[in-house]
Amino acid sequence: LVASMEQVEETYIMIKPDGVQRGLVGEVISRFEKKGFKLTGLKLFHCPKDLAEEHYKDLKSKSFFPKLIDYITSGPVVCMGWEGIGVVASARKLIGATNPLQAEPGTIRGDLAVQTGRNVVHGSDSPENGKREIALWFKEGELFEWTPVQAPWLT
Ligand code: RTP
Repeated sequence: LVASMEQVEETYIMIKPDGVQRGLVGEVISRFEKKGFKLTGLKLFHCPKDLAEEHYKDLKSKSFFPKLIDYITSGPVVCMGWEGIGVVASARKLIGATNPLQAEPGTIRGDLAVQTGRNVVHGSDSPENGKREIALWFKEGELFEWTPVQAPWLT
């Protein structure tokens, strides 16, 4: 089985305020569902400043950091956990380059966005950060382990 060569991972995907306000929630979720990943957590959430700062702590020294924090806390976001084989890197491919003007057509940012500061979606950049971010954004009881009755493309 080819699938067993890669690890089952989890990643944190977040639809940012621009994605929610532009009505792109269904479109983004749809792309991950159609790819064949498994949804393990999903909520609409207005993020407090301290959580935004913790999430983006590696960018603290960047000049755009204060604007990024203001933006991400400016309205509700959609928080998601997705699980699957190689999901971390695959999600980054589905999302596309950070600058939407450099993102390939066919990717979420390539198809749906123009500005780096309004690039619709976040995705964890490593399996370690996937675990860290899911633990950061979700409380106990908000994540679900479930097995489809018949869906061999998921396992
Ligand atoms: P993300 O964490 O949102 O998936 O984005 P990323 O890994 O592709 O990019 P990263 O470098 O981690 O930056 C995080 C987010 O900060 C905003 N940003 N603004 N020059 C700028 O104004 C600038 N650079 C980055 C973007 O929203 C980026 O997604």
